[in-house]
Amino acid sequence: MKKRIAILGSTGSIGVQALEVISNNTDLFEVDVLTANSSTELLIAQAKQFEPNIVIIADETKYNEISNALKSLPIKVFAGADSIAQVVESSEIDIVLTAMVGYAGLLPTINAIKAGKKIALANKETLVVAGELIKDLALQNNAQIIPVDSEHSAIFQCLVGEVNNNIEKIILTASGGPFRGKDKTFLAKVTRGQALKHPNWAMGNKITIDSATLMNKGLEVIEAKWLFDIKPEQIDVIVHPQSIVHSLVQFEDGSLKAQLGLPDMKLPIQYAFGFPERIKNKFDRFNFIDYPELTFEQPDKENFTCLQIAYDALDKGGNTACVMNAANEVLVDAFLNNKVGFLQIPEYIQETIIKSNFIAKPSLDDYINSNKLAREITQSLIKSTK
Ligand code: MN3
Repeated sequence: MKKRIAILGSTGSIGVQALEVISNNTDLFEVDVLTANSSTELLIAQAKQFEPNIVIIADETKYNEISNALKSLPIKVFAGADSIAQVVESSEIDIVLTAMVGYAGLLPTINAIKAGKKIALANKETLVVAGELIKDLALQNNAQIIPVDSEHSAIFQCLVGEVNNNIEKIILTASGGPFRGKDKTFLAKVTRGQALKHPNWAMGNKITIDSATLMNKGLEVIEAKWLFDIKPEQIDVIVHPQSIVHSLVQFEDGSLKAQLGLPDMKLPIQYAFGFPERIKNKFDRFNFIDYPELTFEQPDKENFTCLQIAYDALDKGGNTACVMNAANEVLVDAFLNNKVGFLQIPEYIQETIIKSNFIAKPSLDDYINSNKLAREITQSLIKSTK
């Protein structure tokens, strides 16, 4: 029996690589649903190639374009965020890959969990926004969440077979991004173009800017807390510029397990789809001789304050990480549109957190409201920028 996969965010970097994994393993997987935010051309091409049951475009103004292009094929076409949130409940689907960007992942992920689907989680923001709620829902509905984020996939792989063994700590590796070693004088002047040049990973724009600010690692600390049910003080971050050691787990006996490989997202995607089995492939292999040095250093929390902001948000709890995430999404977008400088990203995130109402035990509605209000606060801070 082939596993039927819904890919939410099929035209993004993870979505495209997921389809590559599926086309390499047509005996194991098939595509049931493809969704995209607004990239019509690529979505149409993917739909023609993979012939899923359902295609959904979030941007409703693009419905006719997609529908006309696919009218000769037996594919149902829908539009709008609500359709995406509903489609994951379909009984045809075995695995839902959540690869959309940002907060948009929240409601579809919740519905997929409630429908008891296996989740291949590539949308870390969902756990940042509402980690506690997601964790509880997954437990209640017996839904398995398998991380696709390379660091969390590494940790997940290290934990296989260690069911009764306690974790002492988790060590997340970070590349350090394109501005590793730079100070605030330099960072104040960096451009969009410089920030989009990641040294190791080819990724979407949002996550690439998050990597440059180290907010990506902050989001990943929060993601790790909810995925592996550990305390914030058990999560360390170490900068490893070569991105070969994808992360590590230290057990109570002091033993460390790590997962290593070349930086290639197809591996964690394939692992999540195939779990618990590993699937033979022809991806490039790591060779120690090509990497005579694997180096490690402390993250620079003085100049890259986003990482500390995320730890603080996790300590404060409640809706703080939700507010932080909303502010960050707005600010990354503003930075990409040259409306704010690089250092205003952490500055305005802090201000948004200070100006937002704290809710200690948020409901889903509280998260939805906190997200909305935080975006408004951040937008007004951006508008006041001279
Ligand atoms: Mn990652």
